[in-house]
Amino acid sequence: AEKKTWWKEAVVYQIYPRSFSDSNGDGIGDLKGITAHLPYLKKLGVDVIWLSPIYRSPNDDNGYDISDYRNIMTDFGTMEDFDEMLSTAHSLGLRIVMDLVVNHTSDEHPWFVESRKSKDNPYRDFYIWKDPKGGKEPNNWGSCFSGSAWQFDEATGQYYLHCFSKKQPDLNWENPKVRDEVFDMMNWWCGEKGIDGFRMDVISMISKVQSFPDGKVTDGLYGDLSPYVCNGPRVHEYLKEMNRRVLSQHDIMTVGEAAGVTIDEAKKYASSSGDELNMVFEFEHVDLKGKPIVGKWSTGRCSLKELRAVLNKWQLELEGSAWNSLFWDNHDQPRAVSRFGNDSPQYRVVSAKMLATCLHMMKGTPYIYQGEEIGMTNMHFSSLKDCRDIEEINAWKQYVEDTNIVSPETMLSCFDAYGRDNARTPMQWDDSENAGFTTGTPWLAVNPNYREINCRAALADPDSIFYYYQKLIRLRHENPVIVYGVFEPLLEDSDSIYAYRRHLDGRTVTVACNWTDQTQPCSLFDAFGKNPVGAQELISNYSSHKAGALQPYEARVLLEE
Ligand code: TEU
Ligand code: CA
Repeated sequence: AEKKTWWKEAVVYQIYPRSFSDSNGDGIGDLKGITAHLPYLKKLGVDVIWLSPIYRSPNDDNGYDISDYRNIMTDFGTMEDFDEMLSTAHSLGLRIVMDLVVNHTSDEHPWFVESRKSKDNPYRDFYIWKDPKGGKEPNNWGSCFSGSAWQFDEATGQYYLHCFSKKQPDLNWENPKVRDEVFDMMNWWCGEKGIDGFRMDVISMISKVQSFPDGKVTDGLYGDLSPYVCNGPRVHEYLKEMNRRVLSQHDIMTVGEAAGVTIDEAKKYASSSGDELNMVFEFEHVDLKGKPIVGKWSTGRCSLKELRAVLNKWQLELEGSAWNSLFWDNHDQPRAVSRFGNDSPQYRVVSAKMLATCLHMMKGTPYIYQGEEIGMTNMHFSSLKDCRDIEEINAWKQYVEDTNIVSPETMLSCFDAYGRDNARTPMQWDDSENAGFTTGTPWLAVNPNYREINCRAALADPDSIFYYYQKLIRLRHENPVIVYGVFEPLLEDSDSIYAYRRHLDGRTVTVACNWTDQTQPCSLFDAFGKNPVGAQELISNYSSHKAGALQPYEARVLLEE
């Protein structure tokens, strides 16, 4: 049987602090804004809050570029604000998990400021420096945020590696001093500050293939670095060391963001032996985007069949050997209801509830991204000047301005479909100006649909998406079969219905979700209709059902014992 732990039974809520709630009118969300809304999250019923980075940062990538790991971002407040937030959370029974960004730092971090000064600086080997090759970059790798992954530095005539922006130089984990510093800092946050865990940013990228070979060119411009930086040669050795020196010393939860992770790799990262991390985020299901246009960009949608095949595979193959995390969206992904459901006025609510059901009844720890619980939607971006995300801005420069590979119209449709700013528009609290997010000018425009879609309206409507999530969370807390039950796929050939069962100790949960806007035949519940004895409907997004069919976006969950 599965070993029981609190993080397997928990539901996590992700906050993107910049866009959550602004307490002082500067247009930027902050820690006091978070503290003020903790009772809202308590009411939703989540157990854990994951905060995207709140450390000191010049904000080239909204805090994923850290210049001081032991201080708070000036825009977000002070260390006193942090202490108050954490103690308020703890007094409400909510745990706080921090983002840990240690694949790279900001170029303004003192380690890098020192490192770039001279080749014999004590911090030189904290980063990855290479000589030019034939007067050019050391290899052909492209950065995840466009352009070369190498930046030339005049002072010493060498290049440094940056898998993300040039203001995010990669740390050199081969250097034991880097590991000492990182582990010290982690112990400080867990021990002195008392946080409850880490979400580890691109932790699968900390070990690089040391021969730094050229990558395969796929976009006509740069080589793909991922085979040489994702799941690299020493990544598991480093994480085992981190586990020994830090993680095993505290009662915390850990989730690794693991770009490029396969099932076999996930079994090592998140092994139930507990010698590395508790779980990882896999990206296979969110990398399905229909027909590609260029790089990561597309305007397409995957089919239910493709999506289900991937998710079922993760459910089945990690059983008994590693723990899953469950998510539809986060701060890097489009809004779930727009991407996987139907955000038209007719179907937004019902399809958002269907998606929630489909995910929250699976095995693993579910993650809710801020605004998902009220069915926030993608934003329409009508020009580049409305966008704030460095990934979008750099992609525009590379593919539209510099090379003409993509037309401006196509690039904007790609941003509408997959741009990260979709997830980052401010949280919609109420129908007052700027959605109650700020009294000032928001750093990124509020989605104009806030007058209908907002928390105040959701809290006033007993039938809202909010209360549906509340119920899903409660069901998980009350029914061990939802946490620990073994997953059994059903109807694997269906183009329209996602169905499965969960089994534990003689109890069975049956889940069926219609992913289309048409009524679809479905006989899974027929037997219960005639003989309801011993079966109980746990939740549904429809109050009445049709025999032998699921209505548009209908979701039903039955428990038999
Ligand atoms: O994202 C890692 C990552 O792999 C991204 O390239 C992701 O695939 C992309 O944003 C999707 O378009 C993490 C953080 O979640 C992201 O916000 C940071 O920008 C990135 O690391 C660098 O720290
Ligand atoms: Ca503020």
